[in-house]
Amino acid sequence: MSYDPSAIEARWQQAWAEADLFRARRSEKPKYYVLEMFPYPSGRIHIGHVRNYTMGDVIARYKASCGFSVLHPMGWDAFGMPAENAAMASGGHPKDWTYQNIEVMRGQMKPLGLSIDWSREFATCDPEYYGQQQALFLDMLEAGLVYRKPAVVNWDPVDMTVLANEQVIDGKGWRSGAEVERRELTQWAFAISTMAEDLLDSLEGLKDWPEKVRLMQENWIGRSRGLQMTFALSQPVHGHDGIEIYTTRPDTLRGASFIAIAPEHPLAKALARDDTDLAKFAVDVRRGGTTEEALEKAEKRGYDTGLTVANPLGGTLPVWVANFVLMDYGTGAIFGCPAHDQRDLDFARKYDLPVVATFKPVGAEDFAIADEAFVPPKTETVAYIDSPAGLGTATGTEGIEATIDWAEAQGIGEGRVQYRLRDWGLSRQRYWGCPIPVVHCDACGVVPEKKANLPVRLPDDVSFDMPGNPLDRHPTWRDVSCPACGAAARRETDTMDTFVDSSWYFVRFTAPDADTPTVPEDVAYWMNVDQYIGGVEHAILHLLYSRFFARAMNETGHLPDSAREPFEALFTQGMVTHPAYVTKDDRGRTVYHLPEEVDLATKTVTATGEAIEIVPAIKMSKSKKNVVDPMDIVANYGADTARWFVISDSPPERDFEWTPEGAEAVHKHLRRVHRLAEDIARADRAPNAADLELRRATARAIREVTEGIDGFAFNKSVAKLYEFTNTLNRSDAGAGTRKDAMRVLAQLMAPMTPHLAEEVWHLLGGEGYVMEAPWPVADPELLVEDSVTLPIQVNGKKRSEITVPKAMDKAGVEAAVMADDAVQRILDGASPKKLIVVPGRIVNVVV
Ligand code: ANZ
Ligand code: ZN
Repeated sequence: MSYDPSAIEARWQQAWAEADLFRARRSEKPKYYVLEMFPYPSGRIHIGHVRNYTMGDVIARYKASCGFSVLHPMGWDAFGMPAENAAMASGGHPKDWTYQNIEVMRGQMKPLGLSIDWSREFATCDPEYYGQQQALFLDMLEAGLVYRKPAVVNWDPVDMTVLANEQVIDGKGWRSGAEVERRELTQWAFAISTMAEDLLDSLEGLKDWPEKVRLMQENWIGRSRGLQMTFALSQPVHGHDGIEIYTTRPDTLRGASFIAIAPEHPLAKALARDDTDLAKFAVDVRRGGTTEEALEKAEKRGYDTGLTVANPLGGTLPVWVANFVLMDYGTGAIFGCPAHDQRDLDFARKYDLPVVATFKPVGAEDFAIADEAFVPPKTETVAYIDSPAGLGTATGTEGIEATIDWAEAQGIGEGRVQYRLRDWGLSRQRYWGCPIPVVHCDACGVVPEKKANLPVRLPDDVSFDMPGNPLDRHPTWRDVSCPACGAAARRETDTMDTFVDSSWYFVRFTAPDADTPTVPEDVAYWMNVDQYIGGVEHAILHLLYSRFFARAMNETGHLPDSAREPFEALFTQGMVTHPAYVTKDDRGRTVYHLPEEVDLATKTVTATGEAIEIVPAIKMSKSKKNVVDPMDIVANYGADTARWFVISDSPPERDFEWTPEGAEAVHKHLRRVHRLAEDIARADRAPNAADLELRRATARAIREVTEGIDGFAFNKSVAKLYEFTNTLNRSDAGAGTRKDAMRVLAQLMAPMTPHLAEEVWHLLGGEGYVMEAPWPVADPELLVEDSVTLPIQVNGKKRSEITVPKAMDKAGVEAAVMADDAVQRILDGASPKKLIVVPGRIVNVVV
């Protein structure tokens, strides 16, 4: 019978499902939890998903064979704006859109034969899930880990919603394109910054995380040491005696030429009450969003308050309100040193403020600042000028530390550690998210919903015909009675940022149906995630928020101490890429063509004959029309081909280029394996001299394929499997040995191509399912090399090498050396003066 993947795959998938093979069970066995970042139900699965889930599946199946009780679950990151946008565009409902997409994508995923425990599947928009999330929220509220605060937020005036910093692109809303404004709203926030130190320090223990991800987290948390000091106001105003600033470059104090405070600073607000120009300025600078990038790019603008402060080094400094000072970083106030900070310099040039250098390059003669601030790295050695702390030549770091010591001794300031990480604002003025389970009561204020009333469900009857939050305009949903006093009250209409949903789903998989967020026995057994796999685009926020949540769940009694760091090992896989096919239209604009529209032989568009330009492989995206639908490959070649191909050609961490020829070649190979198995199943050759060599080759294959899987080098495992298949194909060994080798080949292939492997396993009389059979172990004796390679030196220079049996005697080796081509050429008929064999090491020929 020829290889018929569709029949084979359907048959085994059904058998596995009936045997309930992938159900994760607590048992006496050690456990292994492998997880791929769960998908957003956007509509269809793409090839990147296939690569991601195949990698996880290789690990899951391998670990199961190694005797672990494996947890390999799947779910859906189902809340979020796209569902609402789709509803707005089509008039449908976000819920229908989402669940329909989940149906479709589950239907596409199942034929891939992933060893997933589908009984644990959930979507984050299931009330059973988000109800438990609300319970967690209430516990965190009680523990002070989530709170309400006035926050300056990015406000999209068209979509009428708060945007996360990441949703602001060049100062504009990512969807609406409208210029973003800064607004002050009362928002819910998670107190992640209180854990900054722990989140930073613990990174070091994450040995099995990519170095680059740890570094990205480190930079995001952004620890810095600096000086906090108060400049006394020359005259107290509105109850303020001074302005407290924070600086990471106290060594530039002598160059301070102004004080700048944020427009939202309490002093600025107090002044604005009697100063309409200042009030107008504050409104004006709200445009453009709160991202660092936006602030960096925005023109520096200031308003001179007319106030002054005393400079501890003598004289006074003017106090300005400036658009580039943020209220929620440091103290919301700075001293500006134009000589050593570009923003301050731009500001000083614009408003004609002094520029005074406090240090210069070592050896510089007439040093002056023009339009570029002198900002050497802190590690660089510079020459300080008239330093109050008595500094001469020193590095910035030394200068900073010495100035902090000096300031503390003078009593004018204090050293302080500061983190860039800000609290995580989670309020979203959106419908399709987890409702925040609190009630606003005129008498009692903000009152937590009773746990017995959870989940606070989203209402189904909402309309999307107007911008803004449908929950706000629902006729009745907001009306509730106060859980504390029973009076008429209003529900909170903000929903949670969807990052909340993905911050603990991996915990919920351990007990997805429980009526508490977690179950102690289940988290004790299954946590932590032993191997997490996903895209590097989640290196910062998702992982940081998840690490925070694990700590918060620990502190509220939902996770043990050992799960505060929930991901033991992290792997970030590369992208799937594909060439793009490009022509230009008559206005010179780029036009992309689908692969099926072009003829690669002639490099033309098939329909029009236009010449195409082939852009080398880039990330697949709809707009570039270079997306390959994985379901086409599954339909044409079967899932095993798709699975094998996506992990075969490049190391998993690298990008992988999809080519049609590659898929075809994989398919041919799998067909060859199938045919080989059928031949071997029928063979009856007697044991013979070739048996030992095949047994050795089998042992080597076991060792190398296993090493490849253990080391996340699946491409190496695949390469070895190709080689071993060829060896087995050519081997004249007896039928018994070949059958043994073929069974091992099936086992070694099973993590990658489970259906074909299962078929072969049974064809050769394997018992049970291949995943249940213990992973093969290489017989160490067969791994001992019995031959040795000796370099041949001629007059001290290496000219050649020979491989001889280890046991060969000196005379035998000498004869082999004399027969070597290179040696014969050099000797050219003469005999060597000397021939020295160092057994097992080297051969020296002297001529
Ligand atoms: C004086 C100074 C002189 C500064 C100089 C820099 C260079 P990092 O290191 O990233 O933490 N800063 C402090 N609070 C701020 C706020 N709320 N909004 C805008 N800027 C603020 O950044 C700390 C530096 O950023 C501080 O050091 C302060 O400017 C500014 F040559 O103080 B510096
Ligand atoms: Zn009340």
